[in-house]
Amino acid sequence: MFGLNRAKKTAAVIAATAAAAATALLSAPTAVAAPQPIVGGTTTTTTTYPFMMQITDASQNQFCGGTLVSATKVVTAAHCMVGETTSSVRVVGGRTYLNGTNGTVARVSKIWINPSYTDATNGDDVAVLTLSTSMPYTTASYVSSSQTGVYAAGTTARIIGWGTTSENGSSSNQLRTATVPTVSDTSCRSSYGSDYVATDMVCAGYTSGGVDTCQGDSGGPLLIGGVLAGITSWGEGCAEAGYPGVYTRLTTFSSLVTTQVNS
Ligand code: 4AZ
Repeated sequence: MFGLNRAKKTAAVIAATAAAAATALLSAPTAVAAPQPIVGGTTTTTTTYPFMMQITDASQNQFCGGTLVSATKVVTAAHCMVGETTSSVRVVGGRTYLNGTNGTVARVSKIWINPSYTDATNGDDVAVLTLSTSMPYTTASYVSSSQTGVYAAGTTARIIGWGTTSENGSSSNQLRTATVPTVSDTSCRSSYGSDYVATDMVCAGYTSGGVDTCQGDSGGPLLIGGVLAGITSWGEGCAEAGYPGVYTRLTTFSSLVTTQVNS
């Protein structure tokens, strides 16, 4: 129950986190919000979000999201790429539905995983894919390292993905989106204890839960003011009261990403 969720690693019980989680639960107004149907969002399309990429296996089965930041560069989560090779993954653009066959499929010529990455709960959860062929879609811009003010608590952020619509539920065939407020470092630390690394992460979600990213949304964008500011990374379950989603704080990694985008 107290497993931290990130793609391909389920129910990893970490004692320190469980303790922090129990503490947060005790102080929450209601114990646990019922998991809602991205959880609590609405359907959308890749026409609306043309930079929204599916990261798939070689059979085009989606397992993570990514954001197109140039014609041949996709920002995603490091934890999505662990164990993957340039042969094992594809990037699919312009495909709103998981069961679609439309859009553009690109092979990957390089996978850059932040060399400091070890585990999502330690931070550094960023990767950049180089595509073998260009994507004919509008790209997203991403935050520069100086734009640290974008994460001010309560700022509206947009999450997008094909992930499960409830904790332990099924993925959404159609792309979904929702908005969630950013959460202060102090509050997120109260939820997650030392697993929350404020320099590398930012939390977003409602105190009462109900709206969140979930399994399969990892690697996808957290947009603030329409600009890529975070990467879906991890969280305690999905949409639970007192446990906001945790996103990679992209300002911290912006220069590293730019080096890759320009390489
Ligand atoms: C996942 O497993 C995952 N509620 C992504 C986001 C969150 C939890 C799990 C945040 O990909």
